[in-house]
Amino acid sequence: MKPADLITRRRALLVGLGAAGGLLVPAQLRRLRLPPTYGHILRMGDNLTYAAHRTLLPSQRLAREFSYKDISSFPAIGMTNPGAPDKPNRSEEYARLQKGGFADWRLSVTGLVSSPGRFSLADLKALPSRTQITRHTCEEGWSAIAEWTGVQLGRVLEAAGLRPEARWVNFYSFDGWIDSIDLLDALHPQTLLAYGMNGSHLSVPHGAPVRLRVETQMGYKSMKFLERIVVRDTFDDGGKQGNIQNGWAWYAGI
Ligand SMILES: Nc1nc2c(c(=O)[nH]1)N[C@H]1C(S)=C(S)[C@@H](COP(=O)(O)O)O[C@H]1N2
Ligand SMILES: [Mo]
Repeated sequence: MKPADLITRRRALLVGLGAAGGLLVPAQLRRLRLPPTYGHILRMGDNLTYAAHRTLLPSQRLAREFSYKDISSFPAIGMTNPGAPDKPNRSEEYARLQKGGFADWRLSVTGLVSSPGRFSLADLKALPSRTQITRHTCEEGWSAIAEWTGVQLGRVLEAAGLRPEARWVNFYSFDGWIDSIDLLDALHPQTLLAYGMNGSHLSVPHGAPVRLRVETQMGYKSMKFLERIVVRDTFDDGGKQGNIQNGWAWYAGI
């Protein structure tokens, strides 16, 4: 290892610890388990990447952070408004919440937590916040840099009382996306429930009121328009509606 790598890793560790601010890292994270299988031979590559990342990389390696001058224009891609009248599976609920400025929006956190609950935007903002300037990489071949502000997902899971059996965190959005990450990514210090972008509130095209930021993976893992979170001890692909069965690789580490 070159001295530069050592410095970067040491710095990353310090920054990571500082950012994590005493988050609990459950014992099961110290053991590598087999990644989920997808029942599809073409998906074996994902398993290999997952196993390689989880074995070879320090578990809480930080994604690179940038400075203000690096912030770039940032297109809104995929679903840009789940409540829009022209959308085939329009969410009436999302349209109603948007009309009320998301004052009635609640993020439910259920499953393997000791105090399942519903977090309002104000509840999330009352928890310590983190701001980071990171690069988003889309599978379509573009990337863009933005500043994100939100609460670390780990803090929310901690507030909900993450149980020791927890292994996976499933996310559900108002446009019907279902996806999941493992606990290592869920408790990563840069994994945020983001409510702010480039110094203002998160706009509807970018996923209002709250989107996920998973900086260790490709952009599509950063789910917009979050509706609920379920913590599980088994891997759940979300069935026909889930992102895996809709063609997205589950693990897209970068
Ligand atoms: N709920 C939801 N989340 C989503 C998407 C989507 O269509 N719906 N698109 C994904 C993809 S492919 C990308 S590149 C980013 C786009 O985020 P942006 O619109 O802020 O650029 O959101 C990701 N998260
Ligand atoms: Mo994307």
